Amino acid sequence: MSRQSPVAGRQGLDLCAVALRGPVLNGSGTFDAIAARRAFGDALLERFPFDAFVSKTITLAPREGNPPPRLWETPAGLINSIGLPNKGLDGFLAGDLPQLAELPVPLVVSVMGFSRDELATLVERVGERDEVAMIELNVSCPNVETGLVMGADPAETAAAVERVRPLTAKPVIVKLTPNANEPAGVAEAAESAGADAVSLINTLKGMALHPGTRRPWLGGGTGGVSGPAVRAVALEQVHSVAGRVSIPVIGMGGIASGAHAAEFLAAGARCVAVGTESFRDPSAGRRIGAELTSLVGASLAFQDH
Ligand code: RRO
Repeated sequence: MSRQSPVAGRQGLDLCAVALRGPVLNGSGTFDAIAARRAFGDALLERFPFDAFVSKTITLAPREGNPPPRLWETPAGLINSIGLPNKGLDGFLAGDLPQLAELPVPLVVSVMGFSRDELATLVERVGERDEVAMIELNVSCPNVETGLVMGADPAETAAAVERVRPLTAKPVIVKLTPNANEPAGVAEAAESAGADAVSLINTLKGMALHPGTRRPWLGGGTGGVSGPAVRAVALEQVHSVAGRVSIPVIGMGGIASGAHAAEFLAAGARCVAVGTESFRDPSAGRRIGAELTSLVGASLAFQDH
């Protein structure tokens, strides 16, 4: 693994040669920066909660997303079945990208294709844009009709990465699913195929029943579990993946404090991402970053990796 401290404090750090002021990202789809800018104005830019911003996943064609209800609260967590609503590639490039480019941190655009051809078009077109620092391949959404998760299979993941790798010089991050037999095997396949980093975990497949009818509560039938409920699972998977790849790992899953973030860094992550906690507190990323910085030097958790 590379020898840079994951918490570089005032000096910043880099992720795939992109300079970051700190190690805290958002999990894709968990912070709507455009809505937050409308609500908070330029104060959002002055006190932006993250050190890089990851967009909600986009697809080639626009999507409505899943029928409601889309959320269910579990003990210490959340089940979502959002179903990838988005404006599609053209709508994103014309409408959202110019606004996201105003954020004071590097921009990561998350993309998902229903085929390798679709993924290739997304990567090529997004990668052409100077505003975009990195591209995340979401091969792990649990909430699409096909039920097919590309990232559950090492060979499928490798084929997807091999297909897009020649199409962009931008760093490619592969977002891994915890719903795989062996996420570390998928991570290795992604690395061998040319991925620059991996991020994990996406949500764990789950479901909730309507308390009266005992039929599925969520409009999409099943959903993805996130939040503190999944943190121990995420920590183990980050540890296992980081032990098997030499590319950077972005760790996430139930991080709600600087101490949690420190655990993920100690487990081998270069960066961390905050997801569900941002729904409770939109400034959580900033708080967690500050807590992490105050822990630096006080803990053996911050070893170079
Ligand atoms: O939109 C969603 O339902 C969704 C996505 Br794309 C994802 O990657 N993970 C998730 O839990 N929900």
